[in-house]
Amino acid sequence: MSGGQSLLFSIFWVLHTHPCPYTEPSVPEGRGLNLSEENGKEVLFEVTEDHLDSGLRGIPVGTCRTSFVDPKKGVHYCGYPVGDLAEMDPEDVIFLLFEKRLPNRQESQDFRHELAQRAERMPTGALRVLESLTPSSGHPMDWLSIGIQALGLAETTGDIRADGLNLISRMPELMATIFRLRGGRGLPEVASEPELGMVENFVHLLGMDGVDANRMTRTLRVFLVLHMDHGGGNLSTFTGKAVASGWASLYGSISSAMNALSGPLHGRANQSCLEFVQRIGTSDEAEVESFVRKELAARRPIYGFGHAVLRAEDPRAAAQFKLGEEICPDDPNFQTVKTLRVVAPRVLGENPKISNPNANVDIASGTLLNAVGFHKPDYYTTFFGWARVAGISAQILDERNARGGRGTPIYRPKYIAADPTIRRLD
Ligand code: NMX
Ligand code: MLT
Repeated sequence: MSGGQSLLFSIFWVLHTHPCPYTEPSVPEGRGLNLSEENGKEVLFEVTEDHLDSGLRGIPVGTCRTSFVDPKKGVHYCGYPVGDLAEMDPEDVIFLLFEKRLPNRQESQDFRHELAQRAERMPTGALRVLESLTPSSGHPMDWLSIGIQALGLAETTGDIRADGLNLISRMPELMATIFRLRGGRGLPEVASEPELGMVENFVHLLGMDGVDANRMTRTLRVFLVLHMDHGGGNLSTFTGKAVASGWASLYGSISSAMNALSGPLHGRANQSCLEFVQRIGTSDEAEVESFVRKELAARRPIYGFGHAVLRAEDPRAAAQFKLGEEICPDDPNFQTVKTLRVVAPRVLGENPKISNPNANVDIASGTLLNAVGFHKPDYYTTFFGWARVAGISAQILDERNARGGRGTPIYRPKYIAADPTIRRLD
């Protein structure tokens, strides 16, 4: 490729033929964006050698209609700052991600009814697959991925919108089934009541004794809304769309996305974060600081801090701290995360390599889930996955509808040979 060592190639965007109302300003500030025009096309980004083997960091690859992430102000769903949506019905936010506008009262009711109808008659084959797994075995994210794949075996239609909405509607029962079977409690003992609402039905099917169902429901509703979408390039969303671009099924694509989400640097950070907070076991500033320093010295991540795109505290973290003040202000774990929120950015900020030392979405979510009755951190990422099913499905649908219905072409980024020497067998 011409252009010398440093400039490998440029990415062009034809603004007049592809108006781009939603851009994801994911490029870290001061890096990359070049707004000069070349051949009537805007140069968005220059890719240099430094960008190779960087996890595609900041390289624009497409457009996203469901959400964009502002490095300082966080994620916006179809333009709305996520904090403004936190108290809404999760079903209305799903409508927003699919339709790119909020529903009116009638549409909201109709959509909830549509989801409830789609939730009827869970395929028994999918349940049997889950029943065949041994209680307690494997990580709950493996169960989620297997459960989604099993649902796909039973009911893939090939219509991405229908498959996405069917899967979304099945998630409460799938989640409750995973929690109960893996916990050795058998299938849900009560009939599914999808008309209750997604979170309400999940809590009903879960049938947990000794918990405050209203507090649990309230927390989960906010959790779901905050975690539904985060731009187009986060690992799980990107993975789901990449798999879908080869015309794999919606279920197979989302199942792959769940596997991507299961890593501790991505979604499973919410599990790791609470485990880490419980290990700290104090809210004393000096002790918390010493713990953070020891973790860093042992080359372990400080879970719940840092981000590939954000360059300020995540508004989703702020929303969860606010909720925590309401539902569990005196909880010891909550006291610890409040101290961590102050101490960790100061310590991480000493390392100039760390682009964002501030709290991310995972800092407080485990603490809140624990406070409302979910005491096993290994289940936390499944809630993240449940939420993301909505955003990723909506994004897959948008990509399948692109180019006048021909869909976004199959993903195929370029890798440059580390050593292009041709070798021959003797
Ligand atoms: N703790 C320790 N080291 C960190 C942290 C952190 N919280 N954040 C960044 N670094 C390191 C990072 O590992 C990298 O080191 P190296 O050059 O040796 O590979 C260096 O700082 C530069 O990283 P950044 O460019 O600031 O961040 P990057 O985009 O590579 O990674 C995360 C982003 C989110 C993976 C990283 O901040 C991290 O590992 N955070 C802790 C795990 C976590 O909370 N993940 C959840 C993210 C949100 N989500 O839910 O998906
Ligand atoms: C998030 O929700 O923060 C993500 O999925 C991680 C990202 O945006 O890269």
